[in-house]
Amino acid sequence: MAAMGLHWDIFCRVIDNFGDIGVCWRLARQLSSEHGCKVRLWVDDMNTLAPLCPALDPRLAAQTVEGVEIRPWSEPFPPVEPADVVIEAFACDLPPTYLQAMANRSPKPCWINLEYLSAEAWVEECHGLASPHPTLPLVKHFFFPGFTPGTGGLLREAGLFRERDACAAARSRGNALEVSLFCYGTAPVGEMLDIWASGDQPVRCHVPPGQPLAAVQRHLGGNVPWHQGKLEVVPAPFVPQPDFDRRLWACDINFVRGEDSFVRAQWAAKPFVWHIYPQQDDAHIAKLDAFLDRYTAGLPPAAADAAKRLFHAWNTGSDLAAAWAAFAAQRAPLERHGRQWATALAPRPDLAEDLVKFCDDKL
Ligand code: TRH
Repeated sequence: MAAMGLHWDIFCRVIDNFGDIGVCWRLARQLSSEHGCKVRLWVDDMNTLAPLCPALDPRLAAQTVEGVEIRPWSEPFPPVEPADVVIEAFACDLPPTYLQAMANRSPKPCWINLEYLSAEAWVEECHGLASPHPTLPLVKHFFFPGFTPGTGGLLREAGLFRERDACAAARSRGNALEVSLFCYGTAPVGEMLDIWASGDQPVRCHVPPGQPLAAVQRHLGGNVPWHQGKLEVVPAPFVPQPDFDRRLWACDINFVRGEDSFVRAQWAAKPFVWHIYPQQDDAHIAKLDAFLDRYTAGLPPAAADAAKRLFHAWNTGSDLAAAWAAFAAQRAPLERHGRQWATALAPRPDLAEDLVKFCDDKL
């Protein structure tokens, strides 16, 4: 059975921030617009989706936006017919009544647990594994996006690079270094601002609301616009995902975080710095290093060291001034590499395409 055109249910629980729903919303739109799937997105926190999707009315029990049916995931869960494909995002635990309805359905849905992105080697062993339900006649498959052919694809819309390159060609450049700053409140933002303020090159830093802007406000205080030495800080509104992409394309260096913006920075093909989502016992540092090992493999040693040093400094808070100086000095090779990296990943199937193919084989 062709998974294209089938009915898909995507379940998303917002743990915190925007990444869980950011990934689900992007995937839902792409499955609908590029693969002709009928997508229903269930989300337990409509208010977190609202900034990503300004057309949303969080009070409605059902609405269709950009071809996707959006439903609040409320309790008790409404009695609905399960879809042909069920995506459980990030092990969010499906509603028990829906799970039972899946078991009663014939044929059984293709059930996917969409996992977090990781560059770690173990992901290849787990990607695609089947896990039979302990009591119900259902099988769940684990789907791990990653960076190698043995893993699932990354979210990337058709025509994205063409649009990016057209924007870049139309961009007018001033002499300031344009930086976008999207990070958690724990990043050494104040120190970074001071380094830019006292540097040689003018820096214009674009900061979205939430944790990044709060960190800037804590450090600089007062009212916008902020000018300090060579630094200008510009508050940037929270915009829908396609506009966020354009912001990254328009900047010279992008500070990103979590999962979805981390991927978008790679597609922007510019030097970038990743504030990784912190995990217990520093598990995120292994994940950070696994990515850095892959990402820097094709770089000359000085540029590879500079990238590793700044990613670590940004995530640990130590060595920031020297790490920034090294990174800034290696901007040209890092910029060339950003483009090569994006171009090298692009021939792989993207996540939506990969999921459609995977489910096609299972149904
Ligand atoms: O917001 P994040 O930190 O999200 C997450 C969650 O914390 C999650 O629990 C965690 O597990 C995961 O990270 C790893 O970062 P992320 O993933 O980059 O998501 C941000 C989303 O917000 C992304 O889809 C881009 C979007 N965005 C916009 O669309 N417009 C904007 O103006 C901005 C600043 C972001």
